[in-house]
Amino acid sequence: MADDLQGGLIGCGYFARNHLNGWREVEGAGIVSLCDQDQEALGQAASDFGIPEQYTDPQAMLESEDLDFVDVVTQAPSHRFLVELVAASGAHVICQKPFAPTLDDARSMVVACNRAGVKLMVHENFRWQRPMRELYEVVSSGAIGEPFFARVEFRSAWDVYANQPYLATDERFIVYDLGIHLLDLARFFLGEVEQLYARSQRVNPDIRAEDVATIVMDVAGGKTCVVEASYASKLEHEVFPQTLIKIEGERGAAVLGRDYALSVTNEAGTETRAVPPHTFDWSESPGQAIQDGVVSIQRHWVECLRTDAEPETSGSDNLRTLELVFGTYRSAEERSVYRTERSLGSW
Ligand code: NAD
Ligand code: 89V
Repeated sequence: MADDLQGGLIGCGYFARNHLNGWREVEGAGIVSLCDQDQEALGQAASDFGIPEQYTDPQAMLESEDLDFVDVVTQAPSHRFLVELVAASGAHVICQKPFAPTLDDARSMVVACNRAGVKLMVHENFRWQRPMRELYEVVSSGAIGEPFFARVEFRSAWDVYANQPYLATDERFIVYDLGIHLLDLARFFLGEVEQLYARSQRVNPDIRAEDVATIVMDVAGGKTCVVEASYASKLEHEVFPQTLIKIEGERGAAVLGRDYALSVTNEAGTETRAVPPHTFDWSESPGQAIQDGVVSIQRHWVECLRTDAEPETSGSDNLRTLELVFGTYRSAEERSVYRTERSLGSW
């Protein structure tokens, strides 16, 4: 299509393959140029995805190409520099999670994009998995009444270090890398958090940081949410990368269980149906749900650019998720209750 949005992508490492496969599924947009400071990663992605325009310098890409948007798929320490560079070029920008290593960096990116008049979306894709959307529909339909409790659980012993070795060596691990998705899901399903209390553990002696976290949260409206994240759980059923969720409401309960079984219980009884992720010819087991979320959030982005709408997980929205991540670390370290800026009246 002649009027397709033209995208550039920075960071051609492990996860970018899902983005690039995902962009091929999205109508109305395409990636026309790639950038990576590592020539080998750049060349591999360019040849695998048939994208001829290649740059090792992001500034050179932004100066040479006429891009509508740029997809930043690097690790968090580089996000602020890259997002602000893209914003200054006038292109809209998508930034992978974790949005930033500090809230100051995150706020700075939001301000820079606002000033430049460009959209900023954090690629927070778990809420875009089909099972999550189906569960959201059930809850919003009123079938279980007003929710008062949720448990968001991700417990696994999957070897995530094989594809993402930095997870074993970074100074923060499960809350920053995975808990961030679960905290975003908690906000998606229940609402904004007032305060939280967290515990974290490092069970695997071969990694640097925490691989287990348990977070209890007070959510606005008197709701309670428990978030559990573990990469140390050797269980009967290895369900990676499924997030299991239970939401209880005044009329009943909705449970997203193993193998994407969604059960809804209310005065009419219990109905269970399968809500598996959408799959594509490039989907790989067991990551289908994550790949499904990637395609859907990228479709959402194109829709937002076309209709001038705010992305669900805009930069400013994601500040609230990121605050919960840092609040969790503080709570676990100090064994104290963390009260959010919202509850203190700061926003
Ligand atoms: P990676 O290290 O494999 O790839 C990052 C690439 O970015 C590397 O090739 C590196 O050379 C390049 N790069 C870094 N700084 C650059 C710069 N200034 N200019 C140009 N290129 C630069 O990392 P990854 O595992 O692909 O993870 C990338 C991001 O994706 C991380 O933030 C990670 O948390 C996130 N991630 C998200 C999901 C998900 O959304 N479900 C899953 C996995 C990873
Ligand atoms: O989805 C992610 O962010 C991945 C993983 C599932 C391994 O935590 O990093």
